[in-house]
Amino acid sequence: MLQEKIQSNKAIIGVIGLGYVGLPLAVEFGKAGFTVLGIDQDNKKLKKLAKRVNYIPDVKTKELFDLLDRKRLIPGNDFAKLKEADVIYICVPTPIDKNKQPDISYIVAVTDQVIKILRKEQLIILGSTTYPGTTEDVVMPRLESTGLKVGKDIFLSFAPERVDPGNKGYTTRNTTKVFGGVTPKCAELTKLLLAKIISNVMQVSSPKVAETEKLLENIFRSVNIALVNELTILCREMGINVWEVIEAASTKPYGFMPFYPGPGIGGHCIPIDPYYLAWKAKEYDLRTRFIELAGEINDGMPHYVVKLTQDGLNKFSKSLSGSKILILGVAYKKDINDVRESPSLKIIEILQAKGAQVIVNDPYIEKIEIKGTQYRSTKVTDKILKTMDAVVIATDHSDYDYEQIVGTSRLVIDTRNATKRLKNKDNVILL
Ligand code: SAJ
Repeated sequence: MLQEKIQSNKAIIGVIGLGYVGLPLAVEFGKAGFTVLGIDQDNKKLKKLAKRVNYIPDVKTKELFDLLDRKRLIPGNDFAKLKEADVIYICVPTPIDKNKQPDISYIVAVTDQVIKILRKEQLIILGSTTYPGTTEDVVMPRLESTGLKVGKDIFLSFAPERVDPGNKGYTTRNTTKVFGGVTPKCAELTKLLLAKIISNVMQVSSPKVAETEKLLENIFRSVNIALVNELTILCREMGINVWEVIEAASTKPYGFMPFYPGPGIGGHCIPIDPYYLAWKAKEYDLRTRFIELAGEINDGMPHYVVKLTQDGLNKFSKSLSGSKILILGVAYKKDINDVRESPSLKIIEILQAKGAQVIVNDPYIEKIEIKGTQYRSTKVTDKILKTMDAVVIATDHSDYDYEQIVGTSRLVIDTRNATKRLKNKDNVILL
């Protein structure tokens, strides 16, 4: 029954969470001919979809609007509608709290809603990045509290997201998706479904393997970014250009992958996901020291950028306090509009606390608020640049005119090697 519905694209797909992961997935299922019920509690998102505003740059606007117009994708906030859904794909956030402890409250809350409408022949897929064991130890008991049995009446698997916001080459469709089913039947149904929208799917032996591989993907990045961040601090003391070192190491055609220093790490994944494994490890009296050390080094980078700014101002016998500082780039990485966990926010907060007069610019972000202070994106003009005591390139958006910035500013702190092609840059301090 469920198998036939999936096979014939007649299955109704519920997607819970219409963010960076859920909306692109909903669009792919809609494009494949499924009817998709998109559920999100954030009325701002629902209003935007109703007013035909596409808030996820990686989603093709025409495709999204066409699906909405044809009611192939039906957004809403009523979980009761999911009774009709044959598949329910959970894509809710899994943040950490201020003590870096995992917070799976969204997963639990949504699961508790799902069990109200749960019925036989439904496939539940958890897509949110989480610690190993969440699917089978947290979600599964709740589902089976209804008396329905996983593997017999209902089906459950874990299939993590792989989204690189802003990456034009790799999309939901052409990026291999890994999944693990609780039982062979769960896996079989999940594979059948995912193969409808993703060209390459990889089945692993259990949800735990899939939960752990996803964390490894992001821990790999966090640890390697921390490695080069630590190296950049040492190279400065040795008078060596770390960017040149990395470029040279990158000529190794095997066994090396370049990562680059930066002002810290942002996004909804890399600064967060590793702590899910660090937390789980403690259950076994183990410490994941690489993860914690990487976090420490990466979290220290915004402070290091402020130190470099202070050193630069000292050359003009100026202190941070009272200095006018322009922060270029608030998004957590270039050419996107996402500020979540952005290191720029931390840099601004520190500068603000030290009494600097901070203004910001980001072509993708109109305004932000930090500790009660609103910052609107200020247009970058020669006049503005000339009045600044320092300009910090925090995000290397492609839109910036780096020639103008370096040619007009008194002091530039370049945390992204964005000025690499410029000749005269005696006024640039490179991270
Ligand atoms: N960063 C560095 N140096 C680097 C690479 C990145 O400082 O060499 C910084 C970035 O500026 C950014 C943060 O780290 O602030 C995260 O960068 P990211 O490139 O990992 O970007 P995300 O978090 O948007 O996307 C990542 C995916 N990125 C890539 O694989 C390139 C991937 O790790 C996950 O698929 C995705 O998060 C996710 O959804 O988990």
